[in-house]
Amino acid sequence: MRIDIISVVPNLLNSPFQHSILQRAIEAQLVEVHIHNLRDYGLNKYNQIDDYQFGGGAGMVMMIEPIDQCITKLKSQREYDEIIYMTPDGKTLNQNISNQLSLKKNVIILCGHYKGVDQRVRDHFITQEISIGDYVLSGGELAAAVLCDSIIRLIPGVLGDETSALTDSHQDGLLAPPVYTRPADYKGWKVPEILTSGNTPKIESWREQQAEQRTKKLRPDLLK
Ligand code: 6GU
Repeated sequence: MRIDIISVVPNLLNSPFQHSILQRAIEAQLVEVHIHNLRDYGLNKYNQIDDYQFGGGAGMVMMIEPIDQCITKLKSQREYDEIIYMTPDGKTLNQNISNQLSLKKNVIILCGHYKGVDQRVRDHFITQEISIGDYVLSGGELAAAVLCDSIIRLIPGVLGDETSALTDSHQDGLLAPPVYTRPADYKGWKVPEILTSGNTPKIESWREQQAEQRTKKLRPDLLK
């Protein structure tokens, strides 16, 4: 999979890909992440990328031309399956969206800033608009990093234990059950006995039951 991220603050996107699972996925060439500075496509001697909005009002709008230049250049090099715009008024990200996107070959992610992009960008280039929740961030970069993390960890081979993404919270519509590790008794706080019993079928049904209980208690909306 190849992900191209277009941003006006590209440095915000360095660290998330330089550590841990995402770093290893890139090193293992299971995913390529390319970050593009929209300023490189800016207009005139100021490399302008935003302007006042027609009709008046506070806040700048990202102009269509630099975005068109950048997307058109990328599209001339390969075919893209999706061109995603990160915006607080997009569809709220969920595990199903991440699962779908993890199957794609080439994806562009455009990070919104200021008052957002000229509507014509959304009308003519964008195939999906995604938000990561009902709150406002200063820009789409951190949201793009969240989206990429949720996608990349689903690519086969990225997680060491192939089954572990399948047992994540949300993957089967339920929250994950509680987990424990050594010591089995810490200051008198004990691990549930069943987990040290060695009885795998019983452990499995305990986990299922815990997942349901937890979901009922913490996220009853998921059960509807
Ligand atoms: Cl994708 N962008 C911004 N700026 N704020 C957000 C968001 C995205 N998702 C939630 N809040």
